[in-house]
Amino acid sequence: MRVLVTGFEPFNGEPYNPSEGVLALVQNLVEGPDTTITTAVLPVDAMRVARDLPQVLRSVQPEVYLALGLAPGRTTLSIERVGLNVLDFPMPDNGGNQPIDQPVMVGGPLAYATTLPIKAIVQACRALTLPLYVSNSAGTFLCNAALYLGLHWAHTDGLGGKVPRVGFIHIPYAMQYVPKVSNNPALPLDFMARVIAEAITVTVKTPTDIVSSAGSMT
Ligand code: PCA
Repeated sequence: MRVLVTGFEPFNGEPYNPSEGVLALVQNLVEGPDTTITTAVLPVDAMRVARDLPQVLRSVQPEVYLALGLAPGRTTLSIERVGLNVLDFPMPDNGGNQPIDQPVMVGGPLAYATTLPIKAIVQACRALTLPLYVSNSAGTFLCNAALYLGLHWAHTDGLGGKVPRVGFIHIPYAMQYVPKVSNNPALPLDFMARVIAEAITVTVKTPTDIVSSAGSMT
């Protein structure tokens, strides 16, 4: 099984992005005789990610693509339900651009649903007391754009007829770096790696998602 896991470079003037830092830990936990993990770090730059990510996907041809990103302020890990065809940036990206109400992909559908078995993943994590919940919005910044671009690739190019499993996990700050001026929650990086590894393991062995309520009104 070919698995691609991506994180993002730091942004917003911060020195560290835990979604980049966690990649090596996830690779160590999941790689085995039947699973090869490729990792990549994506730029926090709308123009560059639209060019670079499809290239990585075409060259790796992953059967599973899990993207990771930092969600400042979220208390724990969340797995995204949907990628929206919307760029509406709350701040300039690392290229200095701040698109507002622009599409990720001109002419693309408004949204793509993740093709990961998110309910089975959340259930398996809960059984292990690993924290993960279903999020209904990946936002409108770079993380959502990567999810949308990944799903667009899966549905239009993909693996010749078989739609790859593509999805996104947002993670909170890690202990390595938390902005001093905030009271943002943070988790240990190796603990977050275990949740992410479980999500990949469940995806590999679960062809069809289970029917189970996400259990939230929002
Ligand atoms: N988080 C941002 C972009 C890069 C990252 O790690 C986001 O949630 O869109």
